[in-house]
Amino acid sequence: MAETQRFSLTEVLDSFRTCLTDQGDILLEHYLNGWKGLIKFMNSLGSVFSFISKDAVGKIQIMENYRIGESSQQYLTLQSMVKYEMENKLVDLVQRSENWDSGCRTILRLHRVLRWLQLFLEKLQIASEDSKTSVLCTEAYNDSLACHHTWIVRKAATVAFYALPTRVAFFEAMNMGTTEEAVAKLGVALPFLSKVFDITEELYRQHNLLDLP
Ligand code: 1PX
Repeated sequence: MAETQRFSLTEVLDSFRTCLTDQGDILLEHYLNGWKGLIKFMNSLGSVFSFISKDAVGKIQIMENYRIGESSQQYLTLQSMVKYEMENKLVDLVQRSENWDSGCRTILRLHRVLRWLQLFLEKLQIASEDSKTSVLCTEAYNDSLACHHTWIVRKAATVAFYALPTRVAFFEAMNMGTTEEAVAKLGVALPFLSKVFDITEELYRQHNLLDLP
């Protein structure tokens, strides 16, 4: 009984499939559910990650406030959000000012983390049994997110990564079945993560939003 109720990353990763509509829109509700699940999983790995969790939860909260606010209909999809915020000049494009917490810049921060997640899961999938998760995680971080972070954040993140368990224990924590099953499930989930990443990247590129302050 306890086994079936244990937190599993399978459903979390599935949110990045269900957030995609047939038209290629990204449903923010499911997208944010995916992040909430990832944060929950990260919290289960230890308090050393709480400074990351705090920042992530703050960003999710910003988005949830928009989703229940007076313009909630504009925040159903990523595409409608970008259109609405751009048309109504609700995005700080050059420097952080009164629109410092726009949906566009908040999602951009998460979008950059999605690239890290993609790289990390790809590495985890093909790594050998005795691989160090901390090394895989640090490599993925250096190849994606690190360039967007300040020196102090990079240092703190790299130190926290040392606390990650071995690949075997990590798969155990993910609770996606045996290592072989987990690898297979990652193979199914990763194309959806990539698709969500690519759609967001292209949308942001079209609107010149990839460097929002
Ligand atoms: C199967 C693996 C699953 C593990 C998933 C764990 C992902 C949890 C979600 C993390 C979300 C982090 C959001 C960080 C956003 C960010 O880049 N914020 C920075 C910039 O924000 P600002 O508003 O100032 O422009 C901010 O400076 C960040 C501060 C905290 C440190 C962020 C480090 C991010 C490392 C992401 C990798 C998480 C590693 C977890 C290991 C399992």
